[in-house]
Amino acid sequence: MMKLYGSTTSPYVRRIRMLLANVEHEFINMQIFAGKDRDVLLEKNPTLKIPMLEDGEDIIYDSRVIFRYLANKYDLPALTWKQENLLTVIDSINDSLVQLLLLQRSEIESADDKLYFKLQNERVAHAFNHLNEEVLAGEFEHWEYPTICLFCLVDWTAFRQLHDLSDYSHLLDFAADHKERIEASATDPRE
Ligand SMILES: N[C@@H](CCC(=O)N[C@@H](CS)C(=O)NCC(=O)O)C(=O)O
Repeated sequence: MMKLYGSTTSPYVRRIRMLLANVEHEFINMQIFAGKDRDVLLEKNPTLKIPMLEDGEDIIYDSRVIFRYLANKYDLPALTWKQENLLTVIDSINDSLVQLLLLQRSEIESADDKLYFKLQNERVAHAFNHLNEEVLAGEFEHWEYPTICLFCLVDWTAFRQLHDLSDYSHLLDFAADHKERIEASATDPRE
């Protein structure tokens, strides 16, 4: 059986869990920063990041590549270039917020006048604004992979309180519309 390595809080892992909602697989919930779970990562995955998918002999790293692997295996529609770009925008926010969270956990204080923080905060605000407009334009109307990824990002940002989302009403409505889905509640990081 396929094994998905991850954690219950990672937005990158959650998107794959939601994609696999109707596919039999084993979910391995890890504590990746220390101990025996880190040893598993050290042994199997040089990026030391989650998600990671193991399917027989194949070990696939990175949610984007995992999606391509699963799309190929289960004959899911390929993403359009527009969807690839939307995913890049979603991932750019996700990456910046993961870095800001790791800095917080390292007790490095955020300083708006420091270049590193300025760049991340500007990207996050600008890219969220873009996604807010794209929701309004109907780009996330269908429940498909980029929609799942956007839902995971918005819900995780709210859960971790990483960015004030109150300016992005379409994103908030979008997240509220999907919150009750069975795959959303089954993977809620708050549980
Ligand atoms: N591009 C990767 C990003 C994955 C990622 O950043 N995962 C985080 C958890 S949310 C992680 O494993 N971080 C560990 C680290 O940065 O050391 C993907 O799409 O899978």
